Amino acid sequence: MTDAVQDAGAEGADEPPALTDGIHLVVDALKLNDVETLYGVVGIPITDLARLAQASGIRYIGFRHESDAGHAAAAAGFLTQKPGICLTVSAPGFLNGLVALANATTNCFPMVQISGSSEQHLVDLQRGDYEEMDQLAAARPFVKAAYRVHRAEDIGRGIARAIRTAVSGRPGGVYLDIPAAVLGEVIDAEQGAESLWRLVDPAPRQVPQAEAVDRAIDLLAGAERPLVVLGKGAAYSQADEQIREFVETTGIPYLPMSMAKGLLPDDHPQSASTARSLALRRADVVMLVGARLNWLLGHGEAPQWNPQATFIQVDIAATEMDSNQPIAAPLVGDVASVMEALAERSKPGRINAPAAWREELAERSAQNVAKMAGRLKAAETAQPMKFLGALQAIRDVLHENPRAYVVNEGANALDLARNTIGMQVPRHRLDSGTWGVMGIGMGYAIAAAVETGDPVVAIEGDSAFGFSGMEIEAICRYDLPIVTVVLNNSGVYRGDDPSASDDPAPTALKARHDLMIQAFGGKGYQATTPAEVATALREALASGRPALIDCVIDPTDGTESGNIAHLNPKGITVQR
Ligand code: ADP
Ligand code: TZD
Repeated sequence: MTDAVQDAGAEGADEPPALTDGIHLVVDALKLNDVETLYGVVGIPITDLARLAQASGIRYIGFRHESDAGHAAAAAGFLTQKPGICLTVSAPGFLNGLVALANATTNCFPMVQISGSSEQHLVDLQRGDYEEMDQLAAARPFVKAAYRVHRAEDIGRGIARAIRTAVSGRPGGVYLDIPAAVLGEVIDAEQGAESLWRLVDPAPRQVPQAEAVDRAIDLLAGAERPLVVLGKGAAYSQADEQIREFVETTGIPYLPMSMAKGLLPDDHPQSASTARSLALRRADVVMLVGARLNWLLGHGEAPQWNPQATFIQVDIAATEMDSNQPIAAPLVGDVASVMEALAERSKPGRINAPAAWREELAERSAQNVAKMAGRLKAAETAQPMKFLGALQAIRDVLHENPRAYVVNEGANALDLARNTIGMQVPRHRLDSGTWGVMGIGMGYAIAAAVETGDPVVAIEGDSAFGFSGMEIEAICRYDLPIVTVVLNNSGVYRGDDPSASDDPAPTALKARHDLMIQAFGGKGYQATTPAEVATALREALASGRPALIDCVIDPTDGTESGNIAHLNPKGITVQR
């Protein structure tokens, strides 16, 4: 509890009643619910809130832009299963943060954005207040839920409601609006203390029905070519042992979505990653575990998928079922409970992936790996350096540092790093996610370092990095063990686009990012060969201090839109 005691100056009373206010109540309510860190940008009306939080033992991490603070809160939510909290000022600060809150909702990460807001009686009559905006209405379409507190005595309730909504069921982003007047409202301290409470079991487990479990077991037992797809919901659920046990005892090949990499080590013999196309095209029974059949999985449609495939889906959100394909066996529950139920109710040996299917995938994997080997070998010595040259060097150094978190965004920088860099440990890869959003890089990296204390390597396209690049200053200010590696091919996708005017081409970029970090006291490296990349990364990780490696990549390396070029409109070809 904070020392919210004030002299009320009540006439005639022996002991003036102790008083508290909205700001103290917010901090007290957060502490009561074990919130350890706030990510934000200060200003009217929340500066004192940040100060008080810091003074009372909550860590406050100050950013340069609210989107970055919000992305950090979202990543903290993903990593800890507790909502990450982002603090923003009214109107523009709120809107900057809202991008991250919407992105958290899309990714099913628990997060709460608490924003100060302007005087309601002025806002609602549009009288032109300082930073005037109806924030509650603006937030609603983008979040899991949006709440506003109108009285200081409701602050505890508002925070309890925000936390439970963010973290229970399908996790997501919650907006909590606290007007400046409420933050400043003074009430009796005892009454204030009584208005706060600590949540009991904020995200209760959800156990599936026995008959739903048996239905899935029957399908898997009868499958000739079963496949498990692990998504970031599986990673979030922290059911690592149950998942590994299920996969290994049944022998079913599995495909990890990008943020599920490392749930089982990427070199696991049952990983079908290197035979992905064949696995999708041939699987006859597919069990999705915390993964949606959205665009990232081609909506489950032919020809990418076997049109006869039968789907089982494990998801905490019942409404996710049938969103793209008929789900023959819905398993609604949390991943840990569902996996436990599957293990309990299937007799040993009942589910056994046929050897012929495993061999078919293994053979294709071997062929694909052999095909790729030539490309990787050529990249080792290519000059100017290719993406794959730099990435192999990063891969080798990361292999020596399995505790390091990997953050990754860009187009080619994303696709190629995902495929080149194997993960050994669960939840150690954070990337652009469901929206394919740019700008998560520094926020996610800061959260990973702050929440875990472990080193972070952020692998960034040069365009991607620019969205949150100013947070390099925050990284240096807090002296975080983050090494940012910019794969700098001087452009969005690539750096050799001709321009149709005297201005640079729309995709062109030009920067020495290593010089940038030096302005803030961090260590900058420029690397032009894979050997230089490896030496710099090794040294930077060993130092445990902020560093940035600008990797000079061949501007002709990289394809437009990476591996999702087919999503560009196909009208009349634009001349370049
Ligand atoms: P990916 O992009 O990795 O395929 P998605 O974000 O599409 O993963 O899917 C994640 C799914 O996981 C969402 O549908 C979400 O409802 C679900 N989910 C999140 N947490 C849990 C949990 N604890 N148990 C079960 N499902 C969960
Ligand atoms: N803005 C936001 C917020 N998200 C986006 N995804 C984009 C714009 C569009 N976009 C992509 O989809 S990838 C990308 C942009 C701008 C950057 C690709 O260039 P890069 O990576 O330098 O980061 P590569 O490795 O050169 O392809």
